[in-house]
This record gives sequence, structure tokens and C-alpha cells, in this order.
Amino acid sequence: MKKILVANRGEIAIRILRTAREMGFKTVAVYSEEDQNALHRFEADESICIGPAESQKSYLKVENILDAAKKTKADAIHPGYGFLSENSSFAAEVKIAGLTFIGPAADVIKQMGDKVLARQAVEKAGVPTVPGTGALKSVEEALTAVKNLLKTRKDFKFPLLVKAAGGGGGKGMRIVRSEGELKENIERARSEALKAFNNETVFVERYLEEPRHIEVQVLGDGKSVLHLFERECSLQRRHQKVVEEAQSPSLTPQLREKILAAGVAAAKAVKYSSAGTVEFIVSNTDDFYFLEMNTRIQVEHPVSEWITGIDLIRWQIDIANGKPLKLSQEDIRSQGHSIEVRLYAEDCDHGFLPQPGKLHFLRFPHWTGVRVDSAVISPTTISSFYDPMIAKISAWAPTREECRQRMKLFLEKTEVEGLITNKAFLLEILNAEFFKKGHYHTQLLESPNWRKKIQPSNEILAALCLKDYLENKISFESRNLSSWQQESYALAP
Ligand code: MV4
Repeated sequence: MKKILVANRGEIAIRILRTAREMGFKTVAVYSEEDQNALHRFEADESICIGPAESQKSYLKVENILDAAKKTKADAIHPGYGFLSENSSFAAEVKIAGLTFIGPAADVIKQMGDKVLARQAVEKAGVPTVPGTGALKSVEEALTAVKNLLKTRKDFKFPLLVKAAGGGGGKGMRIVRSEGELKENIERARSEALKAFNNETVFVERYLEEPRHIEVQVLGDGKSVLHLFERECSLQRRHQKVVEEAQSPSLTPQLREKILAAGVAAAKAVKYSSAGTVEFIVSNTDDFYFLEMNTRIQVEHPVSEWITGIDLIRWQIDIANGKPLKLSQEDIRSQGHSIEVRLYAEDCDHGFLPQPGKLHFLRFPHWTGVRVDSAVISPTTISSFYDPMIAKISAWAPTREECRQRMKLFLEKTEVEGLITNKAFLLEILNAEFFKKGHYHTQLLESPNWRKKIQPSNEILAALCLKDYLENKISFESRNLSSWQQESYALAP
């Protein structure tokens, strides 16, 4: 392996390109026409255009990525997260083209991509799964199987959750509260699953209300599997994580040991090779169950890197290059605490609507123990074609409370102007009593009840009016200016 092509964009492309260069590899970036001036392009030794702005025609197009690899003589491809990262045919085609796929084997991606097969594989290895059915291929089969299980297993009871076998990430799930609602929900779930995943197969599990979401970071080389502890990812909205931490503040040492062992067992069951994540839900009575396995590097991997000092991308590359994991579990120690927040261009007061557009000014403070993963330098435009994340901010400190304070101060000193972001929302979370205590679950952010209603003073209202006025003036006057001129305008107020 000499030259690595990164089939992705944004902060994760930059993250991967930097480690690849650090390791002495030549690097290739790919970009869409929309990403002509995107930063990740300039982090690589060379870059190549792979099509128009729409992901379907560029970052998701297997053929274009393989062509780019051929043209640039790259001999390995890192898929990052999202896009083609969990597409098993892509991984297979990369291999067929004679290139190295920096990730797990294509058949493991495929197996874990089928949520019923994944359940069965880990169940065999003794990992607890939520009481539920196997694959249900028709409405009749589903009704019979559910009614049977309701009679024969006393831990299988309402409420139930219908899930798509081809799903994951929460798409196409339906809660069923009573037997009367069963048929209709199975039919709905099937038609949603057909539309979203081209696969009508569903399965049914008991529905756990308000669970916590804990995920185990694993590293495997096809022979041994090690864990890098767990991440607490319960603070999410509509299946988008908002804040993540390592380790979880809500596990007893005994429960943690069991979950970590289950994570390793799940990965071992499929002879996992590369970095991966095993997801669990934990009930309010501390029962835990396997949900699914993500066969990719994840957005929130920095918090695991912070507490272990291990570079996950470096290991992904080494493992793909045939290097065995020379570490043993005892070599991996967790130290201190890490919190990550995702800074987004979105309007938290109006349905979390994405806010693509002109980012006039963005400045992060320089700090100890804080890492910023970002692909934007202001002034710039946040594209409407892709995810509107501005940056991931992750902090480390010896204790959780020090880490929370550090993140708070860092965010407060972060200057971002020109479009609406979730910065204030993130600070509300960091300041909330539930967060201070570390007591929260996956449904908490879904209801707005936890948010304090603050009545601003007249002075603050006046300041906001002035800010609005100045911002409108800036965007009006800067419309026809080049970017260096816009920058000086952004600095003016
Ligand atoms: C569940 C569940 C409760 N009970 N399964 C959501 C995404 C997909 N990976 C599975 N998900 C869930 N499965 C049972 N049997 C609750 C969720 C769930 C969830 C899980 C993890 C993190 C956030 C979540 C938000 C809503 C629902």
C-alpha cells in the first residue's frame, strides 16, 4: 500500500488524509463540482473531480470512485463514514479492482447490514438481544410469529417495535402499543422499508421505553478483537447524535464490564477486522441488549481517541495493510473523561431546520485539551447539498466535571456569525441539571420540556436588534465583494 484515496468529504476526509500523510502514504482526495473549493481537496497530494454536487452522482457513485482510483493509481480506498462506507458491494468491488478496502470484509458489512442476520450472529455468541422474532417475509407470517411469541415468551410483550431488516439508524421503525394496532403497523413498516431499503422484510422486538444508548468501540484484525471502552450516545434528536461522551457516566463498573465483554464477543462472532462499533440499548433497570453493529469509523470516534490515546484511523490503515494488532487488552487504558459536541448550521428553535448559507465568521479559541475537527475556514458557504455540520468539538480533562467546564468555556468563546447555529442549544445542554448529573436517556431531547424559558432583558433585546441590523447590513453590502473583502467586513462589528 502506497497511495490512499479517501472517498469522502468534510472533516472526516481531512481527518483521514492527515493521518495517512503522517504515516508516509501518498494521498488522493475526491470532490464534487460543488466542492471545487472545499478544504479536504487541499489536504491531499492530489485531487480529482468525481461528478456533480448531488451525492448520488458523485460521492455515492461506485463507478466514479473506482475510476478516480484507477486514474490516480491509488492502491487503497478509505470510505470514511456515511456515503459508501457501509455499502458491501462497494467494498467487494474495491477488492475485485485489486485495491485495498480500508475497513472490514465485504461479507461482514453485508451480514451486519441485515439487522436480522446481525441479531442471529451475535446471539449465537451469547450476546443478549431484545426478545423478538426472526425475519418476517409476509404480513401473515409476521402476525402468526408475533402472536406465537406473545404466548410462549413472557418477556415478549407490548409495547412492541417493528423494524426493517435492511434498516438501521431508526428509519422505518413503528411502535405498536396493543394487538389491535399490530396489523396496520406491520403493513406500514413493510411499505416504508420497501421504499427506503428496497427490502420488505421486517422483524419485531419488544419496545424498550427511554433506553440509554451505549456503544462499544472495537478494533479487530480478523483474529483478535480488543475494545476501546464505551461511548455514551443517548443525547440525540431524530437519530442524530448531539453530544457524546467517553466513558459513560451512567454505568456501574459491573455493568460496564459486561457490556464491553458483549461488544468484544459480538465482533469476534464475525471475525471482525478494522475499527467498528457495537451498539447496545440499556433499560432503566440496567438490562442491556445488542442493537446493531456499525462497520465503519464513526463521527464520534475522537472521544475514544482522547481517553485511550489511540489513533483509530492509523489502526484502520495498519490492519488493512496486513499488520496484526500487537496490542493486548491490558495495553489499552482509559484515562480521564472526554465530551464531544457537534456544531451545526441549524435552527433549534424552528424544527432544527438546516441553515446552509454564508458563514461570515468562525473563530475557535486556542485551548489545552480541546480538539476541533472541521473542514471550514470562514468566510465560506455551508452547502445545502450535504450535512450542515460546521465542526466537531471534543474536549478532554481528568474528570467529567472539569471536562464539562472546559467544553462550556470553549463554546462560549467560539465566535460564529452569519448563520443560525446550534451553539446556544449545545450550551443549554451542557448547563442542564440532567447533564451535570449524567442522568439522561435517548428520548430526553425529543421533548422541549427540559429547555428553560428565558425572558431576555430589554438590554439584551436591544443588543440582539443591533446584531440583526449589522448582520443584515453585512450580508447586503457583501453580496458583490470578493472573499478577502467580505472577511474584513465580518471582522468590523
Ligand atoms: C430500539 C429501541 C427500543 N426498543 N429497539 C433506534 C435506531 C436503531 N438503531 C434502533 N433504535 C432503537 N431501537 C427496541 N427494541 C429504541 C431505539 C431508539 C434509539 C436507539 C439508540 C439511540 C437512539 C434512539 C432513539 C430512538 C429510538
